[in-house]
Amino acid sequence: MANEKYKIIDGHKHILYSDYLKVKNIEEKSESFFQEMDWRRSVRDFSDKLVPKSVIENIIKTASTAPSGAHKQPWFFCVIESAELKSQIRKAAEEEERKSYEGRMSKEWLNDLKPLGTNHSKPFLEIAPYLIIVFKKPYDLSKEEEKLQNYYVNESVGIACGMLITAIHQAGLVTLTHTPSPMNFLTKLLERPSNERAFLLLPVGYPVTEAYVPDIERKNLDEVSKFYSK
Ligand code: IYR
Repeated sequence: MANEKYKIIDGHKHILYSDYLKVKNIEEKSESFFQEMDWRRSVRDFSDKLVPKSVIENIIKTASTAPSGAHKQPWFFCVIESAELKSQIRKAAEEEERKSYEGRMSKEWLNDLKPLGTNHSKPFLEIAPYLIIVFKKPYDLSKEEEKLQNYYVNESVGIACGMLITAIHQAGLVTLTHTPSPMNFLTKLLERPSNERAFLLLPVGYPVTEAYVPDIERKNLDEVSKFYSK
């Protein structure tokens, strides 16, 4: 730390932060970051090309910098490399997905998904070199198995997932957000403790050489925002 100045506020140490915030060229930086993120796409066709483990570790460390209710960091990331586990996950996920596509999802929903070309088949669950399964923790467990409250868990874990996806893209890799529903089978397969609930499954890797994605457009700024300036 360049500057070790700190203050005690209400008995708790606060460190000087403003020195970190001297970013110049904020217009160019924000524009170029937008351009970088604007070509992010969810990709379903994965290559089995290996990705260094350190990249996955950095991506998870980035996600874990997310803000969270009372800084409880109520998330846990399971990284699946094992071919055996990946195939068990694929089998269980496809069973649930088949039931969803063949009955649980409404006609309107199926219709809305048509442009994306999704169906119950999820080969990426076996092909991608890594699956990251994000768990949320509605509460933590102390050593004595007491429940310790967490706060704004969905918001916190949702933000961490957004940062995870951003980090994956920034590293030159691709992902998609897969939500096999229900997801309880993951708790059992991965032998997770009773205070964890599966939240999101993300395959991570390189796309195949000729990857195609749906030709969709994003809403423009006016459609997603309103500035109240007066
Ligand atoms: N969970 C299913 C269905 C699905 C739902 C939505 I909303 C999508 O944007 C995409 C897929 C699946 O993963 O196929």
